[in-house]
Amino acid sequence: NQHKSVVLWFTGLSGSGKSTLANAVDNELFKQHYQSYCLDGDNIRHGLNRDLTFRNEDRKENIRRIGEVAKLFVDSGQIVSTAFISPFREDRQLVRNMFEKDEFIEIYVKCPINICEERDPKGLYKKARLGEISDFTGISSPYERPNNPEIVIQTDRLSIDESVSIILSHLKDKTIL
Ligand code: GGZ
Repeated sequence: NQHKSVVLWFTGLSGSGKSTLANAVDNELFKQHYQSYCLDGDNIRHGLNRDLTFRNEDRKENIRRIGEVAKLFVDSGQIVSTAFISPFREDRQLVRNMFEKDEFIEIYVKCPINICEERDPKGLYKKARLGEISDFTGISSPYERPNNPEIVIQTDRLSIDESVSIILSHLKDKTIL
């Protein structure tokens, strides 16, 4: 199917549901015969960026490289979904500036930290509380919420299907799909 190439930039805390949602959107787009790809921790933090830690400067470099890779995908005609905490406003703005105005769609995956911490799928919050992981976002490292995201998804209130359809409706409204 015909579509415009854009980046769907999911940002939010660990355990907020970014990766789940970005993959669900990617799957739905694929099902509807759009060209789409998803970048997340599994294919970036463990590969291209495995030299980077979670200190501020490395997070900055992580986001910069992901922005560059996302740009390559957009240039090749894909809809690319990215799922990284990307905790710093300045770093997200830097990536936004790499794209045309309507090519960058920031999606704030909003979820109270106590709920992320209850979910704790990998037991990382627990380790962070015990001081076994340093610089953990929301505990010992900041998360700067977006001021003007194109879309906000509250994952403690919506199902995955509802969230996916809000995002796809937005893409149709903006004539991306
Ligand atoms: C935050 C960490 C940390 C620290 C390991 N702080 O829930 P997850 O496990 O699967 O997702 C988190 C992921 C965050 O990597 P990002 O590349 O998205 O972060 S950033 O955009 O800030 O560069 C978490 C795991 O890595 N993880 N240590 N200290 N998350």
